[in-house]
Amino acid sequence: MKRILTIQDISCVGKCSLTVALPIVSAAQIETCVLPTAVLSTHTQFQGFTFCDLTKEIAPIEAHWLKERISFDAIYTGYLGSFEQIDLVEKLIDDFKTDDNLIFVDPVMGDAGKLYVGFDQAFADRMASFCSKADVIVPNLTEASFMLHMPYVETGYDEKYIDDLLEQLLGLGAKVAVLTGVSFEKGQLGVVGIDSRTGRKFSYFRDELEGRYHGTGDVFASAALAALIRERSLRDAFAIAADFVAESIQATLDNPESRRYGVDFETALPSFVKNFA
Ligand code: PXL
Repeated sequence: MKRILTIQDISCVGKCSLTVALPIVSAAQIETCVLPTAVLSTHTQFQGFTFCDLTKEIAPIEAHWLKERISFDAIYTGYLGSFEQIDLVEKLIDDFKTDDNLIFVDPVMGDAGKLYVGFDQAFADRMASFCSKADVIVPNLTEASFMLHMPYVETGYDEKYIDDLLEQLLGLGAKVAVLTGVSFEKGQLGVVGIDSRTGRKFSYFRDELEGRYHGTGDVFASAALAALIRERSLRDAFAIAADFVAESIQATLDNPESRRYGVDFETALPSFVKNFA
């Protein structure tokens, strides 16, 4: 069985980060090790959340794993809360990188043109330099815009604009860049990616579903990472992830709390796992 490590926070309520990565990656029959970077009472879109920073645990946990000669087929990072955490995770990646394992970075920082609470342009710049460690990066348009110092364009852009963003994202040093939440025509939403090793582009679009839901980026990244580790091609892995997110949203449409609480990806897990039967 493949073994991956995911490094992100655990938000106790509000399905995102570790509470979605763990069930989704495990459901694809992959051992899912975790390095929680912080414990929050909820994710940061709620008011008054608690935040227990676990930064000081990272180095001793890593030292123990090195001593035990533990290895990972992938390291998947999501929400990281501080510059210091990025420094430590960068070191961990250097120590656990092999010729074969996959470094998958979701530079979680914002959505809909805005950074999440607690992040600023300097943090986006640090995240951009962190992306040089990655084999695959999966920013949304907001995160890409901040990392590249480009104005956020919500709609009305063309393929050339996205190609240009992808080229600039590769310039950060990742081997594969995938932009999520791309829409060239009203009613269609999808992903466009580029593999610098072949120069090949890939994309996958679906009919857009109503509304914005919290945590879908984490559901998407977890499913894509799982499919890549289960040896699906880039295009197939991202299509599987997009279908899974769409089915999760479908399952949530009549749940009025979901915008904050996250999508009911649990309902969509049975068809997701069929991809790996
Ligand atoms: O879904 C991304 C995410 C992860 N972790 C925390 C968050 C968010 C988005 O708001 O607040 C703590």
